[in-house]
Amino acid sequence: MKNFGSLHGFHRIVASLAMAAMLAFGAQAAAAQDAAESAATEQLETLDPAVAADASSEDVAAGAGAYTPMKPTEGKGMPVAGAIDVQSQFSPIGKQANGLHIALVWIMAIISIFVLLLFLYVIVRFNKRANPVPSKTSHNTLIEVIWTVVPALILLGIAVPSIGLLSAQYKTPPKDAITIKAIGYQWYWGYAYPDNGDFEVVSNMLTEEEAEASGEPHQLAVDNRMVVPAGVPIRLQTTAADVIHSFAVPSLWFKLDAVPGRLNEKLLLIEEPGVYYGQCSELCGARHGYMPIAIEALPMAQYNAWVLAQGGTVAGAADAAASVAPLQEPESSVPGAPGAGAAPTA
Ligand SMILES: [Cu+2]
Repeated sequence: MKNFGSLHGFHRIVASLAMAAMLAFGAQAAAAQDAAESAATEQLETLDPAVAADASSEDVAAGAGAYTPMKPTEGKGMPVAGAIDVQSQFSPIGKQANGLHIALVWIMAIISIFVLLLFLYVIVRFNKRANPVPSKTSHNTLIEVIWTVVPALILLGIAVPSIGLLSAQYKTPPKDAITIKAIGYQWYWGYAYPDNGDFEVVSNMLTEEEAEASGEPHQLAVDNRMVVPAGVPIRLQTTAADVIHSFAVPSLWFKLDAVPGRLNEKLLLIEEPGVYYGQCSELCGARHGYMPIAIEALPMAQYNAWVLAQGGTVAGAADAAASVAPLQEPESSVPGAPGAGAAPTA
């Protein structure tokens, strides 16, 4: 509790309230969405189809050399020692939710202080010594109306942004969102890229020595990260191969159960490139605590390069590949069949 009074904390809270007000009018969300969409179009346009289509094994090898895991930024997308609040948010929905959370903390604090002051006033003013002859008043219509209507209005004021947030969290990803699938296994994660040639990346936790060597937080660092594009909508699907896991990344306000035999999906939009850590959040067995999540968000061009390095295909280039470079077509495939020309899946 001692940190509550710090000036820094106060500034953050005020900034968050301002952010919440902006989000309430939708300006921030709309601007972020526009920026994301234009960025996505721009990136796809700048991608030379002829180059991407000719993603031969040589190019893939060159791309593989080009990718180096990003260094995480201290305190960004990861827990901070001694912190008392939720992690800083890097998605529009996270900022909206965090703004509401901070506004609610203030409302609770103000009401608690108000009630405490009323108690203290009654204790001092109406104790037996100060007020030996108590009033016999048992009803006061005006006060009764006030103490019914005011709390009802406060609750209504909370309900409006709260229900708005609830529905925003269930917003369906747009049609052109990139689909990425997180699959929970006992006890590691697999990331499949159905829109990029359907390859799968297997992600295991690094040992303490390995994490230290790569300058990452132990028990959050992994060998192969879930690489995603930044600034564009992602349709993140979760499922599991054995028992129920939960895919959760606090700094992105993302938590979705991964259930065997079921496909859950939710919109993920990461505003800026970076490394964001999370953990499995459903008790799934002996090594539940040792299946961390590390998301690396990259600008679209770098994401595409990473996809090619993994032997995947790039949207837009895939069509070009089918028409320009039939060499990649599997021999057994029917000419012109959907997906012809895609690289073999992992
Ligand atoms: Cu798990």
